[in-house]
Amino acid sequence: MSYEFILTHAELAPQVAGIQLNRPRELNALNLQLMGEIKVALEQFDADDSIRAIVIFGNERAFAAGADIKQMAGRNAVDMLKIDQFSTWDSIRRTKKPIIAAVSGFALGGGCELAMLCDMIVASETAQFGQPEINIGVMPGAGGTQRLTRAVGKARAMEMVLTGNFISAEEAREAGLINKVVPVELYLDEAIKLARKVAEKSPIAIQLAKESVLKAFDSGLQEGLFFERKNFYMLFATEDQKEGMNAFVEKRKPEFKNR
Ligand code: CO8
Repeated sequence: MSYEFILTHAELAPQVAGIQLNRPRELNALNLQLMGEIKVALEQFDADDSIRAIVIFGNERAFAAGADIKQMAGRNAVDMLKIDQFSTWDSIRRTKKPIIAAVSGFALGGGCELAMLCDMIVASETAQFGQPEINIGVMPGAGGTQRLTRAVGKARAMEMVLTGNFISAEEAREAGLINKVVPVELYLDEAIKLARKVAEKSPIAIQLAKESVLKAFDSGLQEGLFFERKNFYMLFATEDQKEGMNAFVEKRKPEFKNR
């Protein structure tokens, strides 16, 4: 499969695949084709047993500066409804393997939402996060009002969404939006390091654990707790659970088999 707006790396590191947004002149603005390409690449990586974690990144200047405003400008509500771009986002949300966003520069609008759709975010000191849609007469449409609010709380989310102000990487880390801030020359390496760490675990346990954490976003506490419990019990049907616990008891490193 060849792509126009992304570059894919089947082996960014052992067992770690990479997707690089590649529209640098437009600050990686997310047009429909680019989002479709991310969806297809993720589906391929998700189906590949040799891959255990995925890193999505842009370049030093921009992770992504939002949805492609030029592509959207002339559209009306009926066009937007018929294009149904969010089915692509829903499909990305269903990726079973963990996805880490490595963010440098702008992560704005749909770019911030794409980073938040990932499971963890590593940022460079130069990263800026924002939901500036209000400045162009709209509002976040790909989860910005929901995921951002759950991550940083009402006060800060309101401020970002209603003023369009950006926050720095350090502020984003303090607010709980992102995992780590590192110097710009290290942000991709750090994201890969985190992905490698996750890749060492049992893939089945990782899949169910990811699903369960995401469930906390999608449901009330009680429903989420039942979902978590079911997945927790299910892991006791795996060889990796036996291996993991036995290795602990025997004071050795586990060898997970994805079974
Ligand atoms: N869409 C299209 N083109 C863009 C975008 C964008 N979001 N952002 C930047 N570009 C283009 C610029 O037009 C410019 O192109 P050209 O040279 O042809 O004029 C090029 O990228 C470089 O940008 P600038 O010259 O503006 O660079 P600056 O360093 O001066 O400014 C900024 C950088 C501050 C990031 C500025 O470009 C900016 O404000 N961009 C728009 C940010 C924004 O409003 N994002 C939100 C968009 S709306 C949105 O995301 C809705 C999400 C819900 C749906 C999600 C579906 C994907």
